[in-house]
Amino acid sequence: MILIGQYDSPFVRRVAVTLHHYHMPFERKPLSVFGDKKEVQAINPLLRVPILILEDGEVLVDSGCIIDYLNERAGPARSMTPAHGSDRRRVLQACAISTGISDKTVALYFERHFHEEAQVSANLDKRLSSQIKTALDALEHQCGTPWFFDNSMTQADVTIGCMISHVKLRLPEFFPADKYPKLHALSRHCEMREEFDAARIGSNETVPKKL
Ligand SMILES: N[C@@H](CCC(=O)N[C@@H](CS)C(=O)NCC(=O)O)C(=O)O
Repeated sequence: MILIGQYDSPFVRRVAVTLHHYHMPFERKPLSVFGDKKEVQAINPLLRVPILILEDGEVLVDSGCIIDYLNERAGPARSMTPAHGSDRRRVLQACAISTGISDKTVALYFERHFHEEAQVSANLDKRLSSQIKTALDALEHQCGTPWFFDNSMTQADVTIGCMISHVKLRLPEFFPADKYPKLHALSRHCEMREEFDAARIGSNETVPKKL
């Protein structure tokens, strides 16, 4: 399998951590949605990463769809997303809030990064900031120990772990450790693991100043 995308994307990284967790070998092409626009768009018309190319050439896009496939391939005994019922729903809901925070973090970072300060929409900035903060507050309230759902590591931990590291990287002022002690502990617990360590952001995995 070939995973396309940079690890400064929390979506690409959660796919990589999942692949490593399941011990599924893959090659990675750290293509940039900015610097390698043509190459990425030729594979995904939406010009977005992650993209996973399977052994037979089939192309999968969207981290949720890719992880759904990897769970199926890992089988129910190893899957980090429970197969049925309330256990499944609570993991998927925590992932939905977490990927939502990542969507808003990417949007706010791009709004600030690609505009001069005077061009940044103050209303959009305020709305995105409030969405990120209130959703982080909700996750902090719900967070267990040592894992988000206490004793077992699930896809919620992978997704929240990658989301927190991305927020710390792009908008560190949104994640003061003293405001989110439970999420901070979860992040440290995740980042100490082998599958997270195997998917560290390279120093060349950045966003150019211009679109
Ligand atoms: N819902 C998608 C979101 C993926 C996403 O937003 N990827 C970003 C990188 S963090 C991207 O490729 N953005 C380029 C663009 O949309 O222009 C997923 O879960 O894979």
